[in-house]
Amino acid sequence: RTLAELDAALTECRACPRLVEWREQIAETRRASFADWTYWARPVPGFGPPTASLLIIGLAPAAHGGNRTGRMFTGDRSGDVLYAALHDLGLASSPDAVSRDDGLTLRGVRVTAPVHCAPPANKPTPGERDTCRPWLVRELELLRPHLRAAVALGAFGWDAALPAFGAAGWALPRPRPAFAHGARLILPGADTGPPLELFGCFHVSQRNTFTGKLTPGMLRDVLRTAAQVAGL
Ligand code: DU
Ligand code: SF4
Repeated sequence: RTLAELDAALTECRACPRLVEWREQIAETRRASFADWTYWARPVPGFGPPTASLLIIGLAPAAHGGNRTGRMFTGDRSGDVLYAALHDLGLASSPDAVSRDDGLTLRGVRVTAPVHCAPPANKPTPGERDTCRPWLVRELELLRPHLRAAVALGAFGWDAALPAFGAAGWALPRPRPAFAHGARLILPGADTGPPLELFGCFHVSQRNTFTGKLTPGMLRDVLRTAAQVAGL
């Protein structure tokens, strides 16, 4: 199955009852400023080419961001910060991610999340995280031939991604290293496959960017190094 086919199948998933209800409820109540929008209100697939050598792993779609627009990090403040940094580094065609048909393209980068539906309070349960993991594993398996680096945004992304990399064929160190901003972890490839380097970076959420815990410069530094490792 191709990545496009995986993405299409994902958008039909209804495996998490609480998230199915929530993603649709957000669309009904919506937000006054988005009154004219037809909310996506479905699982949000990863965004970026199937030949990406760098993968960025977030947490889950935002209620009025990805859950509204149908594209990862599109239409929310977190995405404003992320795509601005990618554009600075020449990895995104524009700093502005507005809608699915805004023409934005990524070069060598794909953006995804370990949970594909918007969760209440941006907090998926461990059960929802585990239920969604097979989607990330399949995405990693399809990206594996080209993938050389990944950036986990926040501890949730890091902790959710590690077992997915293990299931998709990379070797995991024991004990499992903890998330830290600036963490770097080389995952040897299974068999003769090439290794992948995983980078930790504080999440681009407003809670981190408004308080200065994550500055644009810090984000750019991690992404620049990861892009170099990925040959971009
Ligand atoms: O029917 P299909 O084309 O295979 O698409 C359904 C897709 O959903 C299948 O690949 C398994 C996947 N899936 C999943 O990854 N996690 C779940 O909890 C439920 C279904
Ligand atoms: Fe399906 Fe993942 Fe959404 Fe759960 S979070 S309903 S597994 S796409």
